[in-house]
Order: sequence, then C-alpha cells, then structure tokens
Amino acid sequence: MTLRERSRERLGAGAIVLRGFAVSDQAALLADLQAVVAQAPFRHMVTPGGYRMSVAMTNCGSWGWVTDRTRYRYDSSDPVSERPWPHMPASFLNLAQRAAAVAGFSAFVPDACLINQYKPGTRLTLHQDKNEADFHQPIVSVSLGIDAVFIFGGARMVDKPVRVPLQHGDVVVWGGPARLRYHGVLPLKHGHHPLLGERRINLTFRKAA
Ligand code: MD3
Ligand code: FE
Repeated sequence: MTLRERSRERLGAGAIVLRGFAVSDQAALLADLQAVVAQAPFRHMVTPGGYRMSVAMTNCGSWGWVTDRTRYRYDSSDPVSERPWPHMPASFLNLAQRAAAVAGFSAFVPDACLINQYKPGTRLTLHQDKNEADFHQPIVSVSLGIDAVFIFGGARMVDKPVRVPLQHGDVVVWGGPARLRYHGVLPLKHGHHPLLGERRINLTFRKAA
C-alpha cells in the first residue's frame, strides 16, 4: 500500500478524508455489493422536478433513499420490488463504523446505505443531504472504481465549491459543520478500473431514522 493510501486530510471543519482506507476491504465489499445488486438492481430515479437522475442508485439497510415525481424520502421497501431493501452486509457496516470512529463518531450506527453508480458523463449536481432525522449524525462515504472530482461547497448554494479528487478506496466522514454543506460530483471522465471497469461506485452510510 502506498503512502497516499494511508494519509488523512481535513477538508475544513468536520470533513475528514481517509485516503485508501477501504482498499484492504475491497474484495469483501465488491462481493457483498454484487449480492445486494442482485436483489435490488441499480435504477435511474426521477426527481420531483421530473428529471431522470444520471446516477443509477440502489440501497441496503433498514432504510433506502428514494425519489419519484412526488418527493425525496427514505423508504423501508424498494419501490421496484415492493420488498424490504437487502440487509446491510457486515463488511459495509464494519468499514463505516471504523471510519466514523477515526473521526470521533464511535457511536455511529448507520441504518441506510445509498449506493450510487457513475459511468462516464454521470454527474451529481450541487445539493444538501437533509432527508435524515438528525444532522448531528455524520455521513460516511466510500469511493470505489474510477476517479471522480467531488465538489464541496459551503452552507449556501452560491458559495464557491472547492474540487476534491476522490479515488478508489478513499473514505470521507462528513460530520459537524460539514454535514449540511452543499456538495456534488462533476461529470465522470472516461477511465478504467481493474476491478470495476468503466464505473465508479459510491457508498454513503447514513442514520436515516
Ligand atoms: C458532504 N454522493 O449520495 S459522496 C449523495 O460521490 C452524494 O456519490 C456523492 O452526495 C457521490 O448524497 C458524494 C460524499 C458526500 C456524501 C454526503 C455528504 C459528501 C457529503 C453529506 C454532507 C456533506
Ligand atoms: Fe449528497
């Protein structure tokens, strides 16, 4: 493992980047991801504004983040299958809890994992995550596959974002004052990852309820 893969950075108050933190778990994460996606396939959701999201999404855990023409919400069942979301794999939960603990959130018990799939051209426009019950709870994100440029803004939509490259295995804990900052992902560039091909997967662990 390289030096980059072990380093830690702070992206302003409350946001801690753990470079390469997930690399040593990659085999278990990808095997468990495959099992989740077999039960709850990726799909492109539609926003209340009527736009089809370019990010393909699915979920595991007790709650899943969904959107449709009516609203954004957490739902205990998958609207496609009308079945509960797949259980959160132990490899996912264990990684999220170890990362949260490094950032000082040793009591973090995520009950939702949103899984985002990006292909070249896929982007996520600037937004806040505010469908969760308690903003004192952090969000843990895990990047896998090809590199992306994450954009990290401020408390208001108009605050100029900084660009942060996120690579395979990088884990970020977003808590405290970082929790409600605007953020997004620039359109994914072409690339190839030895394990994931021409894709980027992002896992975000949340305490929804
Ligand atoms: C900062 N996902 O799923 S992960 C999302 O790469 C989301 O798929 C992006 O934004 C992705 O909502 C970014 C990093 C991230 C996740 C949640 C945050 C950054 C955050 C919540 C608050 C502040
Ligand atoms: Fe987000």
